[in-house]
Amino acid sequence: MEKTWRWFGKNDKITLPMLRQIGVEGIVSALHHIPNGEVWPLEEIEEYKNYIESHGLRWSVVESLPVSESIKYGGPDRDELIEKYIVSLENLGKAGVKTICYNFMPVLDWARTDLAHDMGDGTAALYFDLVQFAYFDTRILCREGAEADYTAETLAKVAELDKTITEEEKDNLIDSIIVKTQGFVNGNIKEGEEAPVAKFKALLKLYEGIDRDRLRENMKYFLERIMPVCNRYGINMCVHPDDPPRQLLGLPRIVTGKEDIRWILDAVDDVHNGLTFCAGSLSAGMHNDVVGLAAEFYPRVHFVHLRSTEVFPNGDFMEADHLRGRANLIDLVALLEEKRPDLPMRPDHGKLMLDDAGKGYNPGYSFHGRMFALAQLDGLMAAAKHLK
Ligand code: DNO
Repeated sequence: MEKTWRWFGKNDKITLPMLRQIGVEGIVSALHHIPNGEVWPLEEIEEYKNYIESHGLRWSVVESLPVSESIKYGGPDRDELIEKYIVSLENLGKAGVKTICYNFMPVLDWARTDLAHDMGDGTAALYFDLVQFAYFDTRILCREGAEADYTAETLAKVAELDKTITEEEKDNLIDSIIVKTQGFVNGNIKEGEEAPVAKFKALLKLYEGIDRDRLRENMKYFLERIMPVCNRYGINMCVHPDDPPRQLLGLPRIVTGKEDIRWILDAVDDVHNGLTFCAGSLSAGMHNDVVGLAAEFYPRVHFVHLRSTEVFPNGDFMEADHLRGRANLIDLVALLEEKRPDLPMRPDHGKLMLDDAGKGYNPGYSFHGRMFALAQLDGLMAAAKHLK
């Protein structure tokens, strides 16, 4: 597979010459400065692409061309926004950038409660703590009916936590769940937002009355409208699975596992309607057999995120070492190297290690941690090719 790396643009402290040195071949990036819903102009796409190529690399994948909330919940301006999305796709197609990652998660992209969970050996990893998350949902957001989504045991722990949690800890929790993990992915809430919780609640309101069926209809509507431009330019759309793959905060999520993926691929049965195979996200659902999913869906996969998780009986999960955990990347890489050696893959997330901490990297996107993971994955790919 092609070794790619998520790069956040010219202001990223991790530079393209650094990436050349560690064996990266392709870049995964986006025009991050363009607000969600605006057209990506052809000249800017070309300029960015040329910049990447001038460093001996290629722009392999767009991650992401974000889908506006209104397209997801079916707001009155969705057709207008879809038109703009189509123009951006057309411009990307003209420039020859043809693999587009996006997601269809309402409001919240990915969810974690702790961005630097101490691993006890000097490194830190991303962590999702169910009690902390339930605390945010029931005591900070105070979402109506939220209690029904948690067990009595979890709610009892939330009540315990309420006795000791400090204001600073509450702020950190808000920052982790709805600010730091969201802003850099062209999310709804940017760093520095004054009242993130109020803004977030207003966003949740947009989805009142939108259940899984409605969200599926809206996704199908979107895909049907963009398929002609994808066919014209050979653009591969690849939806990112929900992270974690389960319902959260009363919002519907529709890319959680086998049945959901099958539904999406069949709803618009076109090879350009495909999947980002994010092993890590899928592995965080105990219902998912990651290698089994790859064996079933590989013909419609256009992009691969390699990462793994450890899932605990209490509902917590943690990002695991890339060679361990329930994603089983050893078998997964062997399978993909056999069936789809043409795919771009990137190491997804990495621990904070060595001097990564304090560098201001986006959560999950450390330098040494990801470089370490890339080396592990490179080893797996080399071994898989050798044994073929
Ligand atoms: C987090 C990422 C996601 C992903 C988007 C794709 O680290 O995996 O934010 O980029 O969901 O649209």
